[in-house]
Amino acid sequence: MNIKYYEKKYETIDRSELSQIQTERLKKTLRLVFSGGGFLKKRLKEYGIKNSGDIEKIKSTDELKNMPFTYKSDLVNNYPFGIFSQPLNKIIRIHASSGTTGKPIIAGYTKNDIKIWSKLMARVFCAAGISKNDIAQNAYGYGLFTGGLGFHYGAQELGLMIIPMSTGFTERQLTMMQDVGATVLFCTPSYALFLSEEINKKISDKSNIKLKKGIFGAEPWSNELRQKIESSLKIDAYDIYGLSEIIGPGVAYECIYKDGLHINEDNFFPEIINPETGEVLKDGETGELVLTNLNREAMPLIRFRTKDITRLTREKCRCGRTFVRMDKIKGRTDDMIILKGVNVFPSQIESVLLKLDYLEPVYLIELYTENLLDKMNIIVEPKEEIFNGGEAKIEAATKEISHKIYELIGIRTKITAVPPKTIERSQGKAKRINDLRKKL
Ligand code: DLL
Repeated sequence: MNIKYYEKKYETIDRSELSQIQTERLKKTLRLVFSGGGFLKKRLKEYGIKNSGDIEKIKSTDELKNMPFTYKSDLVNNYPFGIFSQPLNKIIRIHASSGTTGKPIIAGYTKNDIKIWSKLMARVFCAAGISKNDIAQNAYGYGLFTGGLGFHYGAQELGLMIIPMSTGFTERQLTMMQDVGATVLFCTPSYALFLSEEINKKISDKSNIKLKKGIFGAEPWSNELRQKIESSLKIDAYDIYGLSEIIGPGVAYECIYKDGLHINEDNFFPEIINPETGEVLKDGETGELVLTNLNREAMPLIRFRTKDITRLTREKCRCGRTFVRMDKIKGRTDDMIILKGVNVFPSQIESVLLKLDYLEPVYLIELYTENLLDKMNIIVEPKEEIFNGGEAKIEAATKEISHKIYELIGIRTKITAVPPKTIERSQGKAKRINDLRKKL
């Protein structure tokens, strides 16, 4: 296997050397937070780091586990710039995200932050075997979202040709993809799926489709969805993880072995915690990912609560990278569905549905209240031959789905079959849950 790295020195670093670098960088980060005087300085002072002398006493990143968390609400409450650790004349770009709560947060970057971020993205591309010879169609949204420009600058850093399509304009995407011969696709997994449907529907002669690989992220997606995308687009699909608060895409990425996502640990310190108690969990245990910036100037965050659920492994990867790996994200704590005391994530339901060949790989979960109880209705789209094949076929299908979901969560749920192409296709992050429950 031909394994490529962008910054081999870091990506394959000896773990004891890595821990030294992490400790030094943590101290550097805390000094920045202190000299910047933003909101986090106040928080750390309350915790007991009073001055630079206290920072110098820090012996290792172990000490992080006693430090206070930073929450998304801290960013919201200090909107727009109260969380920055640098004066505004050092900030050369901002991004923004409204996330699931609808309240905006702003992420700031210095010149150096953008340089570092671009290199982290170049690592992502190399790990997936993408090179200068590739032509990338970037269908992540350009603008305030970190996806478009994050991928763009990474591609520029590595030196490959990038087509800055942004999201949407599907007809144009397909024309450009063929005219230019794009070999790589960047977008959300749900948009990749939609593009594949359109290609298969509208393009009979596929000789000008040259796609080989795709890097997909920004939303949870199951391995079953990966298989669907890979087989319908005939490509090799990789996962990438990131979030605006911490930097954007490029926090973690898959290598060719696709056995978990390597976290860029020289830049981000990961912990897994019990989301209810805040207690730090051991490697292998599933919980909420907490991230600390180790190498960021404009807006370093200490112990940011991502709300994303995963687990870590430090077992050696066959690619030679020594960075810790995290499992594909299972879901967000705020997307977890609790039915009769059972916890379930949309991604688990997705895994069940996408194994059924007679369904289109799209779905929507509706939550509603009946007789004061929370209930779930899973809306599915049977393929044409099933949907138009008569009542009996539809009934047999919904019965089987209901049974499979019962096997997963031990609860009977309503399954609604809708005509082909009814469920809205997403161009960005897909909406998987429609919450119709009456709020008390
Ligand atoms: O989604 C950054 C990004 C852009 C990542 C392009 C990958 C590709 P936000 O809009 O701030 O940033 O959303 C961050 O999206 O906390 C996760 O809940 C979710 N997320 C991001 N990547 C993945 C992934 C970008 N690979 C939030 N798997 C995060 C599952 C993901 N969830």
